[in-house]
Amino acid sequence: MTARPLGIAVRPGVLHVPGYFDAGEQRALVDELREAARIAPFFTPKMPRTGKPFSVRMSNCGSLGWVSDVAGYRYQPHHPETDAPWPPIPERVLAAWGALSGYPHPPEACLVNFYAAAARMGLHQDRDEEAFDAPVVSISLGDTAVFRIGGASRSDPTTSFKLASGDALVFGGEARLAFHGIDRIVAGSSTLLADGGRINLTLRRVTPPQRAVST
Ligand code: MD6
Ligand code: FE
Repeated sequence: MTARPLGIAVRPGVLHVPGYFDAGEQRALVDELREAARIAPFFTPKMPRTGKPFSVRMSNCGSLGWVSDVAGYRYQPHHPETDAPWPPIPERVLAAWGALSGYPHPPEACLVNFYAAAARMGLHQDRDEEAFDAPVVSISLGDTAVFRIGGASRSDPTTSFKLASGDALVFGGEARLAFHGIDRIVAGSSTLLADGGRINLTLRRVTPPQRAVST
């Protein structure tokens, strides 16, 4: 096993690990995600209440997937359009969670976001989970993104930094409820995805472990 760099502590609770996945691992992961997307096609989420479409397209892997439509944000075990269960989280993604999260239980949800060149994501908190003691681990693939992060209040000052293909970001502790978003994608900055764009995976523990359903 290769030694992994510890990464950059952007602020307490936020660790940026540039190049967590090397080029070969990134290509293998893209192939795995392409397979997953055959089972769970990308869909266009809508804003609660207004129904305004997101610019990002989404899918999920894992026992629970994050969805958004006029009824609200939620986690559910099936795809909103096909009703099929989500495909499993790829092994190398589970391994990244094991290596980076410091959390003794596996993630339940792996949200897969696809950004075309003009897509972005407004400032938000990840707060639809019941397990805030677990961090969120994110993995970026393809074009570089400008990631913006602030504090626990929307009006707190923000800073931005770039997330490149293969980078991991661990977001927990006192930063778990920090506002964050994607300002823009740097189109053409990576050749990983044949047609360009960016994929971001966010891994989350949704339910407290003691309440997890046993099989
Ligand atoms: C993105 N990421 O990188 C969006 N959330 O496309 C997120 O919203 C995010 O990267 C929580 C923790 C890490 C993240
Ligand atoms: Fe988020």
